[in-house]
Amino acid sequence: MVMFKFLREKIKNWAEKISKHEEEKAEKEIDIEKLSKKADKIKKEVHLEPSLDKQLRGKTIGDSLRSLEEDEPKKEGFFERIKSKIQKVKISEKEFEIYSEELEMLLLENNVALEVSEKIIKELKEKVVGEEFLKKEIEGQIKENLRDIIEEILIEPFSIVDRIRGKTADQAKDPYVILFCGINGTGKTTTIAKIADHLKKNGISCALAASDTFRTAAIEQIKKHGEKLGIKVIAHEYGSDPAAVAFDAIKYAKRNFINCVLIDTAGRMHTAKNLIREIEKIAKVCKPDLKIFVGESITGNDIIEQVKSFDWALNIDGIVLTKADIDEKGGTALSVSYILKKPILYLGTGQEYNKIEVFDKHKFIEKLGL
Ligand SMILES: Nc1nc2c(ncn2[C@@H]2O[C@H](COP(=O)(O)OP(=O)(O)OP(=O)(O)O)[C@@H](O)[C@H]2O)c(=O)[nH]1
Ligand SMILES: [Mg+2]
Repeated sequence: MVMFKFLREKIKNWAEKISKHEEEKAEKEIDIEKLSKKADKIKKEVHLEPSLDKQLRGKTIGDSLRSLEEDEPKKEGFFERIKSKIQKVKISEKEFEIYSEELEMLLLENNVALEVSEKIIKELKEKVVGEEFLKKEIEGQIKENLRDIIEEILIEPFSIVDRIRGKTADQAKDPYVILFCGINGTGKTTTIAKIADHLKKNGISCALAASDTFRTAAIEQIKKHGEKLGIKVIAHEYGSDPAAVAFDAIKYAKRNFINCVLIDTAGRMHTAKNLIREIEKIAKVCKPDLKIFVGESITGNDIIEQVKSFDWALNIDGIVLTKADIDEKGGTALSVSYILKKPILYLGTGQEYNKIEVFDKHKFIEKLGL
């Protein structure tokens, strides 16, 4: 998958740059410390007591420094202190501001919404400013902190398979109903076919409701999927009531002990109030167990407004992000999950039925190289 193609490399370079900068800073500090120590030494030699003067004469500066160290055996030695300076660095608030400006740009360029990148940076600041890091480990520690922050931002997904099994373990129970929604062309119908196939492979029987009675060829499209997968599709005429189609599909599933009904709906703009009301009506009639928003991973920030409108009308339970296979940025996933506070359940990764992945937070973060 191409996801995070740019961000992964850029975050790596960014963390490396901090590490290099901090290393140079530490080295400069050592030079300054060495110089000031030498200056102290020279000052002392100028005002030496005659006996000490004798003791020190003929020794190199290195010998003198070592003897200074031996004079104070209980305190941390000079060389020890130099060593710890080399190994430990601290990032000041000012430096962090410079570093984080670059990180913020990287995140924004890669579709992470402003609100989310601000949160990431605020949390990272709390974790790194003023903390003492081992110089060798600074890059790793920054990445680790970023990983923890992103892990918290992403909502833990639940398993649809487990939920369906939970409800339909008792045969007398109604089928598990899933309603899919989203704007035009995001991949709703394809996702329904993929999920139905995935459920079937997990021993869960499905029926599909062709509730997109609006778009030309939408009914033929879903029927074709049904035929290919050996899954029943319930359809009415074009222009008929989508809620009635879904209701019929649920009745069919009940009669035939089918575990799950997947309702396809017409793509609608989130700004079209009448169409949003129509999908609200489908939900009222069918009382779905799960309402899934299907959006494109490549959408970027616009997805936030889309998902908020559908959530306001339906109270979305989860998200499927399609076309992750052609999304080189990846930030949409972070933004949508954090802002909606709902989990991403699946990633669509291609056009074929098997091109769907159960969303795994850890795998996702791994793709970021964190
Ligand atoms: N590359 C890629 N293409 C996808 C993916 N999911 C769907 N598509 C393609 O996106 C196009 C639209 O898919 P549909 O399933 O018809 O989308 P829809 O949301 O049902 O469209 P409407 O019903 O018209 O709103 C098709 O060409 C699909 O093959 C995906 O994960 N990756
Ligand atoms: Mg469709």
